[in-house]
Amino acid sequence: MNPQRKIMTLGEFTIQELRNFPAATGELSGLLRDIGLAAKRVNVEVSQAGLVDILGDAGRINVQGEDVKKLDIFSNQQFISVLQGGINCAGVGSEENEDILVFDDPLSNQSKYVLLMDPLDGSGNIDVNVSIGTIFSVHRRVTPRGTPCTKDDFLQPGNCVVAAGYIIYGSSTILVYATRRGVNGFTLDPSIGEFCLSHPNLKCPPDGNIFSVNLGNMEKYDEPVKEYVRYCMHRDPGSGRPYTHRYIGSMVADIHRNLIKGGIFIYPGTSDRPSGKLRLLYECNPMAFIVEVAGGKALTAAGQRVLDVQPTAIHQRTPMYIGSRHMMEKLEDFLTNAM
Ligand code: P6P
Repeated sequence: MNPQRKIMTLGEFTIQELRNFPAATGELSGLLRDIGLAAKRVNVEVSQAGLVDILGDAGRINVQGEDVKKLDIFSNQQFISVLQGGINCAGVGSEENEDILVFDDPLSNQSKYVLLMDPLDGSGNIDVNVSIGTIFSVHRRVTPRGTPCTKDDFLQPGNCVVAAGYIIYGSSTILVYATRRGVNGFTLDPSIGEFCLSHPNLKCPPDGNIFSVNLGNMEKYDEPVKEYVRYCMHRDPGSGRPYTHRYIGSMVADIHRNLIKGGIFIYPGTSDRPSGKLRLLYECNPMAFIVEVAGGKALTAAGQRVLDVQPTAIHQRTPMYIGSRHMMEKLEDFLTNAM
């Protein structure tokens, strides 16, 4: 890297955004800095997970009926602690908590934002050292400032998202966040303990040759989905490069790869789980917002944007198809022809 090039930290970047957007009050910048702080604390534990007794199961089941990993709990606690200690968030909806957490104190009640998060997605991969991630989205509250937030503040469609992002704890730790003005990525520099701008103005390549799906569920997919997967597996060489199958089992890692290289990730409904596995509010909406701002598409079915779904429950699930625009348009042909 050119030593003369000034490296911009996450804090400096959000302040630059503030200057470029005079109407901004600085609350979103503060909230993003809080998120960055919590992410750095989680990163310390994730990077040491193999060394300290934080691997493995916590011996309890979460609201999703899934084994809770110790790092899940730690990450959830870290984000809640930082956000509750800040003054930029009125409350949190988390995968790890049945109900919303209301930060009912005078300063937090004045905040105009609430946050939804999956504190540690892909946690089944923790014990095998595969990349995992935190996913978050920020909504402007619909209830009056000065009062405690309510569930209505969280049950907003993704097309109302103000900002969304993820942190991927992998070969390096990268925080990617989007506002309507663009998507930017920041890589953690451990030598200074700061997230530094490394992926300015991220754009999802309009095409790609990577498809990401759990082939183990193949027999449980609807016929149009099976036909699309077979198309990906046996693509006519004459129509361009053959596709490559990649499936990490950690959505943040799969979608981050596709955001950089181009590709498609699908988690369809199945015969036993018609709504699929992924949660709408704190997994699908944030990733859909980021990928759409970057130029990609995200659907729950042909013609149905993820971001347009009106939520009715905090933990509701949805099928999701997400990725490069041209690949998504090809997929939609398969899903539409079936209708
Ligand atoms: P399956 C992780 O548990 C997760 O929620 C996503 O990160 C990931 O893409 C998906 O589930 C993997 O699910 O059923 O393919 O193992």
